Amino acid sequence: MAAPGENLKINGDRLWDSLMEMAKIGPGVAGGNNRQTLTDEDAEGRALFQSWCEVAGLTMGLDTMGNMFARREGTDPDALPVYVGSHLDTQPTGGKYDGVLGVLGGLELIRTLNDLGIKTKHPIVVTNWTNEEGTRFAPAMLASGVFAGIHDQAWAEAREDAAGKKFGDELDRIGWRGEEPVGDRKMHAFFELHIEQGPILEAEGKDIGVVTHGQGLSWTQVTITGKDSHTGSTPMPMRKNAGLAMARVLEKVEEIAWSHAPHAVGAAGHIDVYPNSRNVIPGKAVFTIDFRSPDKAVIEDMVTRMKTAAQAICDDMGLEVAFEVAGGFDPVEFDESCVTAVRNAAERLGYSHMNIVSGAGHDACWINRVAPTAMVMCPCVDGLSHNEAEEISKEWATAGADVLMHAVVETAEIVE
Ligand code: HGY
Ligand code: MN
Ligand code: MN
Repeated sequence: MAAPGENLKINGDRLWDSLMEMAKIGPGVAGGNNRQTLTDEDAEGRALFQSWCEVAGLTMGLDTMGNMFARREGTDPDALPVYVGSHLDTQPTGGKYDGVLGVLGGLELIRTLNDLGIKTKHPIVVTNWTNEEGTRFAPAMLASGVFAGIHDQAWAEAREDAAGKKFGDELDRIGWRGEEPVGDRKMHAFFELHIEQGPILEAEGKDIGVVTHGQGLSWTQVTITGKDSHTGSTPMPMRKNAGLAMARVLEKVEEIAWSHAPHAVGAAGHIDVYPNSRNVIPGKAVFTIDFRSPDKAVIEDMVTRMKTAAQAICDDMGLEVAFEVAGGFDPVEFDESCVTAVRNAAERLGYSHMNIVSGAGHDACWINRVAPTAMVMCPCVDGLSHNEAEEISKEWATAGADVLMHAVVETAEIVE
């Protein structure tokens, strides 16, 4: 396939302006974003994205999980499209670029092709996947998981948030459920541009991460049950302190993750104690342990050892413990030809680059199950993400979008 010329570049200022415009929707309290999935803010962000797609001459498809597909026609309408995209939903204390860069980077390459009148054989489709973050409705990458046949749609739609609201009801409430069955679309390839969300690229002084693999993830929700009682009048030997048991389990999680250094990680980001009152011993603790590693056997070892330790701690303290799988996926190896297209693009454009394993999960990890898939990464400042202070440079965003465009256009085959 003919490769695009090295002078084919996106408009970095226009991309940056769009990122800043989208960041105004669902602002956080410290300069980032709180545009959680299926909230009114998510709906507003979707509407803005749709309006931009209409201006770019794209036709919008919408499936019954709210996944958005903005299509640019190719010269061969029967050719399978090349898909490109990511997610517009954010963490409650999220940054302006996690996911958004991948959706708007996809839109920017369309805008550039339109400006230059470049045609491709394969159509190109820019995608916004619903609920990548999994923070309001677990698990993460929920709608791309339904699309890839990983999750049953009825199960997904029944997922509840902390207030007991169901995914499917909230999707209807914001009016973003389409008619299209989920997963019928066939892809020639899928590319996702994403910030690294870790420190490696910046530390190594590289503009581009050529993502060869994604590490695997395991989410286990742990429920420890003790007994609510008075923090003042309950003698120490009589206490059934679920909060204390949780603390001991979390110490073990830290120890287990370190035992597989340097590549394994472990922590609990979601922690609830009940009744969470200053003068009541917690009778219940519910928390989600997030273990990750590039090696599936390591993840399995960490989960097994955590459960054994938690059971021993609770037996010793006279408490009950229960475990529930809250999410997870195996380590991912991306498609070699798509990864090569990314690497060749970085070379052609003269951007410094290195192979990298994605530390975070992405929709691409599921789509890789149903289509040849690869990712492009750009650095982020201090490797910080899932924090309102998440920051990238316009140069990094531009380089990432340039590489994305070249990989997509080469795969979609330019028509001279
Ligand atoms: O959890 C993850 O890795 C992704 O940010 N949802
Ligand atoms: Mn993301
Ligand atoms: Mn994220």
